[in-house]
Amino acid sequence: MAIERTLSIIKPDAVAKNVIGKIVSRFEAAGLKIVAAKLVQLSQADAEQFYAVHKERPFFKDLVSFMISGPVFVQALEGEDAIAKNRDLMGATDPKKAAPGTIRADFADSIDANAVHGSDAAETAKVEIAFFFPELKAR
Ligand code: IDP
Repeated sequence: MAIERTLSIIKPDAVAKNVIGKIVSRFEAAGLKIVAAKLVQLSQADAEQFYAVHKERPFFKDLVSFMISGPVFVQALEGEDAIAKNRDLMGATDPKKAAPGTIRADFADSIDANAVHGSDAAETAKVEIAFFFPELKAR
């Protein structure tokens, strides 16, 4: 297994619920290290750019509105198999389908307000980390 980096976003619903620490402790318990982190308020342009791959999807407008509805906590996580490990910890996109004990099963309310984002592949992880942390040296 390779040491990888992935981008995690704790979305506005989870930040508003005051569960940043509870979610971060799951990453730490799974052996993922935080190599960069910040609390940010995204602009509409930021959210549109970040989710540009979804711009033709019917939920795009709602997704952008939701992502700018409050601050988000963004982290670059590093560890063995970090991308898949983070996706496992997150659970399925729809919290109703997320396995028990996953972040979305425990903290998400709906498919749109679903608590967390995680990069889905090595290429997207690279682009997403550079989007938020351009100063972070690539590894
Ligand atoms: P992921 O976040 O599990 O990788 P994606 O399919 O990449 O899921 O979708 C990105 C985000 O768009 C989801 O996390 C969710 O917030 C939102 N989303 C996806 N599908 C729907 C939908 O059918 N209705 C509303 N929002 C959706």
